[in-house]
Amino acid sequence: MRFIVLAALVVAACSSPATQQQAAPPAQGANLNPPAEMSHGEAPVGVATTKPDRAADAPARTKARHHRIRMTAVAVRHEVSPDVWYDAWTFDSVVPGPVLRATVGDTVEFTLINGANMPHSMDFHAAEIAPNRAYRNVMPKDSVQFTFVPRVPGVFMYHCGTAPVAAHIANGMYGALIIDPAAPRPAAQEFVLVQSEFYMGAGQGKDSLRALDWQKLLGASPDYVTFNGVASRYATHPIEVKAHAPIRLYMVNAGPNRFSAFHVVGAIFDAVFVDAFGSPLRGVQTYNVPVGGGAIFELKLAEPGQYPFVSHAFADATKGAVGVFQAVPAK
Ligand SMILES: [Cu+2]
Repeated sequence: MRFIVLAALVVAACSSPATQQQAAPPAQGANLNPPAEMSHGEAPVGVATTKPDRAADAPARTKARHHRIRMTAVAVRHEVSPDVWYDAWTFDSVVPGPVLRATVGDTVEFTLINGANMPHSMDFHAAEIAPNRAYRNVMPKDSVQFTFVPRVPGVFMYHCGTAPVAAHIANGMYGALIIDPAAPRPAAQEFVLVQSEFYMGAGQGKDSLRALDWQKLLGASPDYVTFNGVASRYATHPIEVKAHAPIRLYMVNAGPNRFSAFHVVGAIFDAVFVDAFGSPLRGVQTYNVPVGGGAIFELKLAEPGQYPFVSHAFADATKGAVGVFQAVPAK
């Protein structure tokens, strides 16, 4: 009897007007899903059993001292996120363009062929050269050739420099060039990450193809922020690494607008090399890679597990600047 009275009091309390007010439904648009188990910009995190369609692996250092590099500027449809297609302008049909690698003192002989229907050009941040000679506009079906000898080690952006530069970069014309020091760095698991943004208008025609929204670009308000051209690519397909073993990340921020507050969740960078600075920064949690800049990060992961890497500017991580390292036991 006593139990029944108590239960009746509880029911009465739960249905009182005050309690009903507290239990009012949350504001429209509130996220009712339980939070993710770890901070990673809310991207779906997959397992490392399926490889990404574009590996982040750095190309191997070669002993060649003369590099003949030829690229073609061409427009392609680029899938920024599943079923989100963008009318991209590219070097060699990929966004970002191919990763290049040379050593200080090498000769880089470069040719750009314009296979597109508008002028394009090439600007290597690793080169010291007169831009009006080397970085000039190339008309459709024409080409330009120039040679340079990189003097400064680091990881450098390259990009189309044709006006309006913001549009040519936002549309996909950028990439990374690694310049090794003369004495090779110690062996490590090496990866290249190029951060960049996409600003999209409404979809048109086949595949609901998107093109650049100039006002969004001027407002620095991208729809997607990506590593290696695809939103959350390495979150849905994590990059497998060995725990406890050295990792080296060559990171370029192509922008065109957003800084990258680069951070690996669960790790502290042992060293951050900024271009040819004589001494690296040691023991760094987050490092800001400027637009048009690069940095080399060295770290080890302390135990097997999943370690998200993000731009810690979390609006950008939520828009796709996120990936995951899947650390497995070293054999
Ligand atoms: Cu261009």
